Amino acid sequence: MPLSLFAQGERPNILYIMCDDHAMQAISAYGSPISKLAPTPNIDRLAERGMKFNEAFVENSLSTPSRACLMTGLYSHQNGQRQLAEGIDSTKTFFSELLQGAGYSTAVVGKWHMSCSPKGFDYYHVLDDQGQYYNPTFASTGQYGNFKQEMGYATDLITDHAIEYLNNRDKNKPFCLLVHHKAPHRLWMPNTKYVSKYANVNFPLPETFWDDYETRGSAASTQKMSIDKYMEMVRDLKVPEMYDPSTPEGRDSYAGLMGEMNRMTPQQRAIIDAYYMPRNREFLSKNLTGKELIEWKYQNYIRDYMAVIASVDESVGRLLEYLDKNNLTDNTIIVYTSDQGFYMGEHGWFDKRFMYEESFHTPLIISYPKHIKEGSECNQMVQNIDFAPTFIDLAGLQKPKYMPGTSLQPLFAGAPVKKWRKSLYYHYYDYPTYHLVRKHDGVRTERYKLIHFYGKGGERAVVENKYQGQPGTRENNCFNALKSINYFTDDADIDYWELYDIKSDPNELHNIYGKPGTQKIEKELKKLLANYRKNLKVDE
Ligand code: SGN
Ligand code: CA
Repeated sequence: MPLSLFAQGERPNILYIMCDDHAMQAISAYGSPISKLAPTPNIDRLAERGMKFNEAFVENSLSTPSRACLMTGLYSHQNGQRQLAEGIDSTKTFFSELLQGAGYSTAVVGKWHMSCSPKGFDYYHVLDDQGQYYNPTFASTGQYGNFKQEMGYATDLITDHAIEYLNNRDKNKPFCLLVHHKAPHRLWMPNTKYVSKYANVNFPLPETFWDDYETRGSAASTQKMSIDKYMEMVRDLKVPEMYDPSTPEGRDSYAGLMGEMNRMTPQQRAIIDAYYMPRNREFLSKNLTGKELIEWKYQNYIRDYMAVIASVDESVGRLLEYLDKNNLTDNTIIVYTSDQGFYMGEHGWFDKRFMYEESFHTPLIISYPKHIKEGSECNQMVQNIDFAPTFIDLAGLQKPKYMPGTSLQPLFAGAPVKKWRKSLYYHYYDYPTYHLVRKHDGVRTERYKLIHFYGKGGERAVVENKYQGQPGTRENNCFNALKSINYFTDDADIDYWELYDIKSDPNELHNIYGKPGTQKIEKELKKLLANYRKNLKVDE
């Protein structure tokens, strides 16, 4: 038996579609109550053609760390990109370089979000940093840094450029195309044609919406990602009528909204205003408070988020159609995923970062007619460290020994693979910055999850010192912006554990760490975590 199905010179095309912050709860193939009211027929079609991974995870639930992990096949502490604004160690080899060297035509289109220019690509057409929804700026091959505005909606433009590349590529080579959407990142700004799509839909509240964080340690309460307190009325919910120019927070929120609105053409703006203005008038006339106000925020957050997803789903449909029409479907592996999961009101939150299920998980659907049975599912644990090894395997190359992940190929047959990992390591470092989620690492097995939250009080001062000498850098700008809106609270030393039995408590409401009867599993999981840390040389 050859080691890999792919080692026989099969070398299929690779189409990798990655969204930004696309929660599993927002894909109807995964069957959540929200997605039933806002289905994603094209992404579902991909799942019908291929395999749906129910247990796919990231190693650090944040954009740039996930992208650095994708490109290098390395954990954050190995590739340098631990925090959002920290730069990747660009001396590391990117899998795109290996594929290019092996005769693939390589391309990336959309959100790049790395501190270095795209490496190992024959073609790129990428957004500036986080990118914008309306009439965004892109830099093209060989001109990274030279961003030029294009007219249209980001998701549509990214799809157009992906198709342009497919048309113009060197057809003598297999291709590897990465389509990285900006959508559905905050501030969830829908395209004109979908802005009112869910105006009259009332989405069910998640079971944990009113979580009071009892039994959890302090991090679950000190975060700044609750819909109630931190989802901004002006920027996030698009109610500029509530602009408060008297505070830095108010000014920042208004500037954030206008940053996107002022990019629109008068025609685009008229359609967007025609939806939000009457909605806002009605909302303001009701003077909602308390729970009613929080629920209004939730409904309108989900309406916008799902309207943004409508464009993503349409993009997937266009790409599938292109492959079908050009007889490429049979020899192309299509991967659909996100840079991480997202909270859609679970625990009362938006954003991600925590090792809790909704943000640790990421959607993953793979179709490959030659080797993956239609409508199959995988319940074994996979992680984004596995993408680079999979693509390298597809190209018929040997995985470099230093890469910790594993090619997903053995799972494609659909039967449970005996010699597969039984646990995962996770590490989040991005504190103190946006959303103030405390640092933590941990392990997850098929049944349990152990998390260690840690960090010294005064880390704010450490970060301040670190960036003091670097005026003008992204890190410095980001930190100053947060400081100016009084974002930081005094932080305390923390060092505590949480333990969940995910099988009996999938919502992770009951931290059982230290409870009677858990000593044995605690000991086992602590040993597992210590082994990961030792073997991977984790240094904090
Ligand atoms: C921005 C967002 C945050 C978000 C980070 C990281 N604020 O800073 O809400 O957590 O990106 O997101 S915003 O006001 O600029 O939208 S990530 O997807 O890039 O990791
Ligand atoms: Ca993201």
